[in-house]
Amino acid sequence: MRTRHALEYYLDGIRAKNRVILAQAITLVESQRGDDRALGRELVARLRALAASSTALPPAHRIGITGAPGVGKSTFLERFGVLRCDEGLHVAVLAVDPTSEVSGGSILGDKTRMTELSKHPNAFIRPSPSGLALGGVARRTREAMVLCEAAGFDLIFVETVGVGQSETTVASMVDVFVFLAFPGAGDELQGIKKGILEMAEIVVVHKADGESRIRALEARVMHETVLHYTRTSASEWARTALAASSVTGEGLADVWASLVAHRAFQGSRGAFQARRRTQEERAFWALVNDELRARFDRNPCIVQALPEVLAGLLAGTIDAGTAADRALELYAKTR
Ligand SMILES: Nc1nc2c(ncn2[C@@H]2O[C@H](COP(=O)(O)OP(=O)(O)OP(=O)(O)O)[C@@H](O)[C@H]2O)c(=O)[nH]1
Ligand SMILES: [Mg+2]
Repeated sequence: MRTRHALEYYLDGIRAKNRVILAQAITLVESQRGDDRALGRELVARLRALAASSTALPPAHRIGITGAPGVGKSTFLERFGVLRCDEGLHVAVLAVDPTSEVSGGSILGDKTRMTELSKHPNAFIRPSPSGLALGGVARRTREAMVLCEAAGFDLIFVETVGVGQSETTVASMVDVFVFLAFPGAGDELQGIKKGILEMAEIVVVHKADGESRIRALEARVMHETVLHYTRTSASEWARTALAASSVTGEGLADVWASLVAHRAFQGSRGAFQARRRTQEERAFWALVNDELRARFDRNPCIVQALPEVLAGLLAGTIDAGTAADRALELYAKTR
């Protein structure tokens, strides 16, 4: 059985940059047990309050890394992360995987792939919480970021693992959203179709090495064009496409320069805090929605009445609006 500690243990440990205690604290906020959750919430609230009242620590840079499976996200983070750690920065990598229950293998793969980074004294790698729905993953990742920030990390990378809606989730919790693309022609269209390119602030055409190098450089130009035409306002950050290889290291310095420029751009316009506040507001509504829906689903009267309502919808004997009105009325009466 896991030892339980008092709030001060976590608070002191995290602020002393103790990795073991940081990991324990993340386990606490990821826990599904009621008493753990209560303590975890208090811890997050206390650390948030401390961060808000302190001017000593600048907030960490939260960087989202997404891209199709196999595009090289983990390899990129391994190489890029070690470069930053060697410069003296502290780097945390958090994985977001709403499908981890099904595809548990990729997490194991990630851990073993980031061997250099995981050995570095300045790095901290945390696999995705498992067995949670997307809303739960988002909440835990947000809280884990607060803990990492309090522990003094400069860069917090959030890597998507698996496929699905995780890109949108990651975009909603980071300061900058990076999309890794394959070096082939036509791949930019996949990004457009999935709506990911619209969210991307920095596109990195990855694996720009060997036989793929030229193709990657061409794909970079195409992406740049697409980004230019999907720009929504003249005052926004000039979204950029770069080419890089995590094998040769070519282009990785450009990626870093672009991240630094993006941070400076946000800082100079007060956009940094504004974005985080908007994200907090959205997260609030998402959590309220999730919780209300969960309560609705658990309500015994709803559980009993629902099969008939759904059958009626399928048979066309009742319309969605009427059905929803009735179900919500029933819920309001019996909650
Ligand atoms: N040539 C080349 N291969 C690379 C590069 N980066 C990664 N790879 C290879 O691409 C494969 C996939 O890399 P990963 O880092 O596991 O990719 P990923 O995006 O994290 O994959 P998932 O976690 O499964 O979504 C591995 O075989 C890597 O060795 C690169 O810059 N150049
Ligand atoms: Mg990976």
